[in-house]
Amino acid sequence: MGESWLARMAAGVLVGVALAACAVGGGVADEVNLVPLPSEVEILPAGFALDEPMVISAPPEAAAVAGHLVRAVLDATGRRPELGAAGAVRLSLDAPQAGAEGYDLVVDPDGVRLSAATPAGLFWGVQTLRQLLPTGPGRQIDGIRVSDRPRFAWRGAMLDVARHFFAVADVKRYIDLISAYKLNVLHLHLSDDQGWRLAIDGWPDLTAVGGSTEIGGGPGGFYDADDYREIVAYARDRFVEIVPEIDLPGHTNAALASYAELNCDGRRREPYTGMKVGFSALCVGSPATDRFVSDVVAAVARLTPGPYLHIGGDEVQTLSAQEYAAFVERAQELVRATGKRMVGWQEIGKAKLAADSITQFWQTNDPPDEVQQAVRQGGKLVMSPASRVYLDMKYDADTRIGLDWAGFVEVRDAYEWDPATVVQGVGEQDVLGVETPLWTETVETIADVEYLAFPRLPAVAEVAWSPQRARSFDRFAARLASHAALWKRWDVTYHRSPQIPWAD
Ligand code: TNX
Repeated sequence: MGESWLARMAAGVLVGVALAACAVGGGVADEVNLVPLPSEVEILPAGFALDEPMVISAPPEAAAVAGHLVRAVLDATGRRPELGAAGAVRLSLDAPQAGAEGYDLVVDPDGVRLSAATPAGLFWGVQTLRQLLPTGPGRQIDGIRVSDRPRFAWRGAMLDVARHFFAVADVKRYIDLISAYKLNVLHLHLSDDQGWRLAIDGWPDLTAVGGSTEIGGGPGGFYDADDYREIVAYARDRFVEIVPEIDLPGHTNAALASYAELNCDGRRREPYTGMKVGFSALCVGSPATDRFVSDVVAAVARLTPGPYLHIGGDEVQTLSAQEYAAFVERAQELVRATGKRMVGWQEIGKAKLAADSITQFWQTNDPPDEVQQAVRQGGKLVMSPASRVYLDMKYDADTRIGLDWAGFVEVRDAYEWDPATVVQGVGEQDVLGVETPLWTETVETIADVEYLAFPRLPAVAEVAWSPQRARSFDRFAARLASHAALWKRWDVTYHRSPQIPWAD
């Protein structure tokens, strides 16, 4: 900041810097209603007037990001900006100090300068700008300087498309909403007892039979390879990585109902449309199961450009400890053979893990032994503590949909925790990130998804992005209140939590 910092101090217009101010309670960042809270914010004395048609300049590598900004400005102001050289709004890739996903932003009377080291950083900066844009024509973007870097590399949401199926358009809508809050991972739970949702070459009945059911008896559905590629491409255009999960060896009734040979007794199971968990498992160790798992892992890896493949591994109640561990170790070998990193729910900590395998903490009712075991083996964690971030938990006793086995989860619960202190023996260096899962036993429509995700998903996004020492629930709640106007514009269904001081 150097000279300009001193100059502004002298002029008496420096209002503060978020981190410094927040550390003593209340800060400048809270006067602008940004969520997630940036790492540094300074209010500048004058903003950028939107009285002339806006011209946006961007290097060719950032043309797609500039396109997102064009749509955002049109959506907010009703006026479509132009792309051109030497615009007042300039995107540039000349800020190596911003790292893989950070950005620096200045808005002043000269215009808007957004710089980053990567297109991803620019995209997250565009999400910040969206929250700063005035609504309606003839207004200004207030003066501001933001310097922002994420705390965690994995900032995820999970959508269970197995218990109830969600169409490609619904998944795209969710990608829009999560990326607006700077989440960069969408984990898709693609198979479970009640449905198999991804076509696998050579195994047509997985979708023809296993894809035709869902909880409550609805028609189910599945993604063919083109549908899945469309989702992946849409996500990548928003710097969101799709992490596909095929849940193995339990949660497999849909597969067991599709192929007799996957059952130890050689008999197909009946399709299942109820809500119980833990009753199903592949016939582990058999040649047919090994061929099945090899084919599935290879097919999913071929369709997925990202580095991760999630093999589930949760809640297997019908196998011995040895059978379970041997299965996970074999699955890990198959995943690694495709060049991907294996991800699994915390139970995989009981198996012998490669150091680059990733373990997802979820069970807050049990002692976290498995998670600690995974860390002792050198692995990194994704933190999804159910009592904090399970979006399928009810907000309170009156919530129309949702479950409550991990307790009620209000917005404050989702916000007020530190991923680096939630499990004994697990520190910041062991944590790759945070993910907020949405299981869909009771969730049938995208409006249901939105109702459970808003406003808790923005709370988790701030846990994942913002510096821990700058976070306070009361100030978050005050900032978040104004987002109801954005959600109204985007037609987002949300819960009017009594913990947020909504403006109207
Ligand atoms: C536990 S979390 C499960 C899911 C359920 C969820 C409901 C996890 C790895 N397994 O199968 O859908 O609870 O909240």
